[in-house]
Amino acid sequence: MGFIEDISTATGMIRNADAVTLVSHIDADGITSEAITAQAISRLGIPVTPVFVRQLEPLTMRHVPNDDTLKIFTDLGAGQQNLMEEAGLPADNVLILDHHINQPAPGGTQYSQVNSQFYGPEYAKCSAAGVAYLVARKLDPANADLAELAVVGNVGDMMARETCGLVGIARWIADDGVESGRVRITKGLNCYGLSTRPLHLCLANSDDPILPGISGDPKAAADLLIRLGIYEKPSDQRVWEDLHADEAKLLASVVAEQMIANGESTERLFAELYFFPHETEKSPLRNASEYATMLNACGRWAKPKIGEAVCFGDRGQQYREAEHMLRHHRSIIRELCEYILDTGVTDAGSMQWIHTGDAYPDTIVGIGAGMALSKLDTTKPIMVLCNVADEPDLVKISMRTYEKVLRCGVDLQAALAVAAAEFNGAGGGHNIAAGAYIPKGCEDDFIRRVNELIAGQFAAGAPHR
Ligand SMILES: [Mn+2]
Repeated sequence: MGFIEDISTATGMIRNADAVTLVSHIDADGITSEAITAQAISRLGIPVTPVFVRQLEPLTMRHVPNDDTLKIFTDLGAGQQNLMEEAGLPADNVLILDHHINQPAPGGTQYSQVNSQFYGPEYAKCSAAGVAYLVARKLDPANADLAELAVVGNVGDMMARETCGLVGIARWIADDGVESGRVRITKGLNCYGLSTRPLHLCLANSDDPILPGISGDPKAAADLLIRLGIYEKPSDQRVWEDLHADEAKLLASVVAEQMIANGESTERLFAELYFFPHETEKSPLRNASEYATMLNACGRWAKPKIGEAVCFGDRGQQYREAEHMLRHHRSIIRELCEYILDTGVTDAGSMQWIHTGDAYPDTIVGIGAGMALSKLDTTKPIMVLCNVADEPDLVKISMRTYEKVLRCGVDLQAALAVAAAEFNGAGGGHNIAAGAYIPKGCEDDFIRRVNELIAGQFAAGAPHR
């Protein structure tokens, strides 16, 4: 069915519901899609019970009650319709709002679904939060005040990463937020921490793109800022958002010149940025990518409801909890990054890998891998293997690489999906960042196989675009 029909089926089901059980994923996209849907439904006077799960699998399906409530699945469900069918959930009691690959229920139960993968390229780069927003917006135009959450979900799910900005329907949603005054869109440096990080650290931490002479060198970054008159002394704490327009312009042009002088492309130096002007200055809620990190921190440390409360507007007790989660999240990731660098990775030829065992929770190894990679050989993808708490028979795989490696033909999602399937595991994600679960015991063979697949991708060369 088409988008219009699917949306009106969804809104019809919601309006007719007496009560809703809302099942969602624990990452930024999952939390924002839940928060958008829950608010839109509550505003209709319909009671909502949230259920957050790390993954929808047979064990977690137990948390989904088989009662009369309308079950809405956000940011998951498209690929787990078999489990819904096994659990005996009737088709008229289930609504899926997702952007993952659709796998119809084997018994033929036709679950209603709005899935951004169904409607062509305009919709393809829209996360579950975007889908949830479109449904909410259709329920009541007043739900346009939730646009910022959809922008956070989209950015958190890396919908803006490849194209240095949101595109298609996700960009339309951001514009909708501009219309209602909740979102401000600007162009600026493609760096992380533009609202909270002292500018020299923000620049020094940039790893996509690498800024020659600046990335990895906070002192050099501070020197540059002093030279440009943006800092008075190395210990200044100004953030990018504090800069006047002419200062931002000067900094951008100087960094661009430095890249060109080093023969680097400036293609990824600038990005479209999404700010929320009504949030407190210098808080992580001021822009979409930092807001998403805060929600991810809550989810990855098993407190998705704290993140949900922040999305609902709590700026008191729960928000302080969220700040605590964020600090904790950052310090553990820093530690993990140092652990990877101290222990050292093994070069397999076309990629590098390390097994962190039980040392760190599987929910953060991917992020740590990405950070460590900036200090390793950036021309080869990194793979981190780790054990999974509560799942002694499984090993989790996380891979990260850089845009420049994608241009050589590498696609981590494709490599992990193929290899994991061969070892009776499951893998997926994005070309630049992907993950998999495999049975314990086949790690060595799995590493060999992924290395072989990536070698093949390098050999085949750049994708045709
Ligand atoms: Mn998602």
